[in-house]
Amino acid sequence: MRFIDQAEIWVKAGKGGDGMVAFRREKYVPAGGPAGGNGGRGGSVVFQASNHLQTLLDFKYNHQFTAADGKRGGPKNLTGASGQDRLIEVPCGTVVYHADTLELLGDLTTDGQTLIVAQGGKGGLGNKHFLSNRNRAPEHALPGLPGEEYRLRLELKLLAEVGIIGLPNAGKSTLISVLSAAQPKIADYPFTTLVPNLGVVPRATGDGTVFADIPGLIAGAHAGVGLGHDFLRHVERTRLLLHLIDATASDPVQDYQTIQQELSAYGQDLYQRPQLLVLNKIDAIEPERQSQWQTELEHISGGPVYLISAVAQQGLDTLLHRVWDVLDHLSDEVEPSILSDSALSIPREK
Ligand SMILES: Nc1nc2c(ncn2[C@@H]2O[C@H](COP(=O)(O)OP(=O)(O)OP(=O)(O)O)[C@@H](O)[C@H]2O)c(=O)[nH]1
Ligand SMILES: [Mg+2]
Repeated sequence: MRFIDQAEIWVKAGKGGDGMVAFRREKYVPAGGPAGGNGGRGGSVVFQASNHLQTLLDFKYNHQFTAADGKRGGPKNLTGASGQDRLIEVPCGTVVYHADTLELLGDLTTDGQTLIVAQGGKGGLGNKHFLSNRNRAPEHALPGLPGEEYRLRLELKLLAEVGIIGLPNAGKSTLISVLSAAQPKIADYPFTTLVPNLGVVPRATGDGTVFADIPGLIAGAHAGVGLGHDFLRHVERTRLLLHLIDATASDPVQDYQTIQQELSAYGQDLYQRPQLLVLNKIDAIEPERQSQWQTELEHISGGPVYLISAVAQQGLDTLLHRVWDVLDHLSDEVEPSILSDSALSIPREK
């Protein structure tokens, strides 16, 4: 399934029902007063966050949503029925903007949370509201107000806990393909991955953790070069980064620094996000080279470097063990952005 993380939709709330002009016509009551009821409120369009949805894919096929109009007021002071709200489920993590102004409307983060995205119109007042000493028999009522109508832009930042980042061709897709059931495209040219691939990596405890294979970053990504900018956005909500480095590259240390600079330039505390450094493709280099790069990378990063081969499935158990360990020590209740400041001891293991 192709992962879609942006969508544009059109929503229109219901119009309020019109107020009614009516008079009491009762036996034995001459010249009964005004008795036209108010119109009912128009239905609103409401988003509700749901854990059951993972993508915005539904909105690719269905992008117009309307709520019902309110009913007209009735005689005998009867208020018209309200229009029914239109409830639309969106995945947790959906951020909603007005498409035209890019004004932020809201952020749906927790299961069940709701957000009114288009307010239904108020019902019009019936003629009984216009009764006064000067006008004992008002002949007018107000029409219902139109419902709000907007084009909305939805964005879903991936809620993956672990983001696999690195230069193009580092082997990120290969790694997620051996750790999870995901089957992303893998090829020996850069920018094979154009949208993030999600994979659930099983744990011994029976549950799993969502990893995201993020498209390759290159120098300047933070300023929009390559595919990077869009995809750094996805990384923002991950709790742990696996920074993958290609051991067969001419200068893995330089590669490491390129990515670190991008993270730092992007801001949002990505640079301080807990990160494990992983040297991939060790099957393709001599053991002496492996230890040389390991030493140099450990020196410059100040933390351990995990040696793996995604293709030969070497070193993966040790790496995963460490991943679970770090995740288990990060509090669930703390947002990653807040966490990264206070948990500086975790990012770079001493
Ligand atoms: N020898 C060796 N080759 C590997 C290993 N892991 C990946 N590769 C190869 O490296 C190339 C790139 O792998 P991908 O998994 O597509 O790399 P990527 O980081 O996802 O690349 P982009 O999506 O372009 O950013 C492919 O030819 C893989 O077969 C490994 O552990 N050892
Ligand atoms: Mg890839």
